[in-house]
Amino acid sequence: MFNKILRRAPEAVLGLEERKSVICKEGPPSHIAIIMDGNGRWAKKRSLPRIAGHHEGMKTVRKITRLASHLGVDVMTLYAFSTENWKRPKLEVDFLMRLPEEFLSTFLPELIEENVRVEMMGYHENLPQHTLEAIRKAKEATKDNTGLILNFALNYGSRSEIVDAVKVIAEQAAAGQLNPEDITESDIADRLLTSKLPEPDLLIRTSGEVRLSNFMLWQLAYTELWFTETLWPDFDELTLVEAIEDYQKRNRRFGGLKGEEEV
Ligand code: V07
Repeated sequence: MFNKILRRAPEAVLGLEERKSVICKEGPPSHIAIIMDGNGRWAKKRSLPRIAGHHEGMKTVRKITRLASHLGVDVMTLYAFSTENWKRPKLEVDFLMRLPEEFLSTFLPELIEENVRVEMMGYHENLPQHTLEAIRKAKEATKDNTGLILNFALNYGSRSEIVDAVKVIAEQAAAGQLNPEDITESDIADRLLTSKLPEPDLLIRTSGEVRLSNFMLWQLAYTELWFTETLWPDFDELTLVEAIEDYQKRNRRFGGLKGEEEV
């Protein structure tokens, strides 16, 4: 009887540090993607301006990056700004566009120390020069790092990404370099912004919304989806550990069947 309880919920009797070691032993997801939602709502609950929520959310990025790095995650992709976000009030957009610089000027030394490599995925057009310059410097300063790849989706939209890949393929077909009959999934995957990354194993969306919102539509085909009511600024180490434990539980059940399950 006690045995059964222990087998069912080993995490219930372990402390956070022990749960982290169990995750490491079992093998953490290689690629975690996160839709960091609920920053505005977090601020509203406290009668603060939305930008205060974005700023608090930035601190969560730091905490979660450090944990992902320690757990041995290979890639973490964070949805920081979508192509739709330009519709927000100009002052809010201006503030958001300052966050990459603020984040990097505060945390770049720590990222270097942690062997983290900074990457960006998204359209450069429309992004202010100061934002791009801060990111370019961080990419340069971390380009030889071999630990976690911290991939910021910034001015990113998945349908545009797919349209662009299709355009390249169509041009190559028109030029006679590619036979339409022979186009494969890899031809498309190789022309997406994620061509050098593994597909996400786990997608997390915070704040109770249960949608993909034009995020990595192609790449998420076989990804485990995990949703929480927790708002992004309240997301902490324990929440990430819970998400990964759930992922590992599902994987134990369906291990090896990815891409061949009976839908
Ligand atoms: C942003 C904080 C996190 C919650 C979501 C919205 C607000 C970190 C970055 C960032 C981006 C690129 C980079 C380094 C850091 C960021 C935006 C918004 C636009 F190279 N947080 N964060 N960028 N938020």
